[in-house]
Amino acid sequence: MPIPATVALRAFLMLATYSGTHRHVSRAVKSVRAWWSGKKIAVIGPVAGGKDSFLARLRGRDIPKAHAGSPVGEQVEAFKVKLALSHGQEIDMTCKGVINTGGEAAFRDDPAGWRAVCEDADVIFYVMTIDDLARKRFYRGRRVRQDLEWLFTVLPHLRPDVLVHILINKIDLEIESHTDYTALAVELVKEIAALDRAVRQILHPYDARYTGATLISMRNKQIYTRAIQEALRSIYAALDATHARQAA
Ligand SMILES: Nc1nc2c(ncn2[C@@H]2O[C@H](COP(=O)(O)OP(=O)(O)OP(=O)(O)O)[C@@H](O)[C@H]2O)c(=O)[nH]1
Ligand SMILES: [Mg+2]
Repeated sequence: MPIPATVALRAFLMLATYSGTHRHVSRAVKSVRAWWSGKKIAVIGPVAGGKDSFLARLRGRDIPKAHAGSPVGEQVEAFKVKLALSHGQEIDMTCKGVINTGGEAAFRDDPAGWRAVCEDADVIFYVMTIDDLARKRFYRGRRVRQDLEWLFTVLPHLRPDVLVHILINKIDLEIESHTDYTALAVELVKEIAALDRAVRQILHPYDARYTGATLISMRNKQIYTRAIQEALRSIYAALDATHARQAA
């Protein structure tokens, strides 16, 4: 039986705080809003990770209950995203030209597949799962690593300022199957640190494009809402750091 939403949210906030994915960014909310307003996003990641679910959440819809594998090159109709940040401020983002594609490795390698999804994108969201993290699929020869290696090869052909953010989805399942959240958090800190190291190493010399990994649940709306706010802020913070580096 799923645990109550409020318990799940509390557990999540604790996990996110421990694991450092819940970063505090003291940026002026106004400029965060301005930056996000005209951005193109791309959503990629392995099969059944939650790409459709993420696009559904962004559009304010329910997530698909059962997994129906997506084909290659499904055009998503333009949609507006409204996201409440703290202080009652909202992000108004219009997503145009988003293409949805399934997670099969063959779709990744198809020029009309992930490559087309990522074309002209300002931000690429790589959606993996907590299971991918726990099973260390970012190790050599495994799926997440292969995806990141693919990303490394296409990055030179994408927008020169594109940012990459990882969403670690289905954290609700991990919360449900644990009672000792402190122990879980300690484990997650280690795993996310290892993931971060692997991503930076694989993407080098483009590693500054990586804006971090955020724990999320597309299924649990409260967790989704908190997590996506943090993810957007982390992305914005990384952008700011890049500008500061370029100016220096
Ligand atoms: N428990 C849990 N299930 C989720 C979550 N997000 C998505 N799912 C489920 O995972 C399954 C796959 O989700 P999709 O969003 O269709 O996955 P996808 O990445 O689009 O899959 P492909 O298009 O085949 O690559 C669905 O049954 C969803 O209900 C989550 O946060 N928690
Ligand atoms: Mg899909």
